[in-house]
Amino acid sequence: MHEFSDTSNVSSHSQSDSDVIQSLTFEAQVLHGLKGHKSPFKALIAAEYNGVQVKLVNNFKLGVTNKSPKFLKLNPIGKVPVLETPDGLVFESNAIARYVARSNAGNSLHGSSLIDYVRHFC
Ligand SMILES: N[C@@H](CCC(=O)N[C@@H](CS)C(=O)NCC(=O)O)C(=O)O
Repeated sequence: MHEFSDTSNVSSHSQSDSDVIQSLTFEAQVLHGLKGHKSPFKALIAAEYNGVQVKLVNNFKLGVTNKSPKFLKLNPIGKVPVLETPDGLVFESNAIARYVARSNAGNSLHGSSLIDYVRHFC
């Protein structure tokens, strides 16, 4: 996990552990973004349906937090959302939602066919 993560400063948006059957992730993915905005919300919805643990940082201030030197190490263009994952950083809300949707191999939220896979949910 990237050193920027401060998991004491996050709120949980996950289902119970028993819902996570074959999750590829073993710890919460940390989502940087503004609470209530549609962009991070897509990932949080995918997480709830998929039983993946995603934690949204608290006290995020648009135009302030995302312009800080710490944040710019996560995303040099200073945009949110950004997801910290065991695989690395993910940008773009649709890409993030897809990553979360595919994080649980035991769930077909991401679709079960090629045509499902290429269709966006946004
Ligand atoms: N296409 C991007 C849009 C990212 C974006 O423009 N985010 C806005 C908030 S919704 C942002 O970070 N604005 C801050 C800024 O531009 O300084 C996505 O879907 O993630």
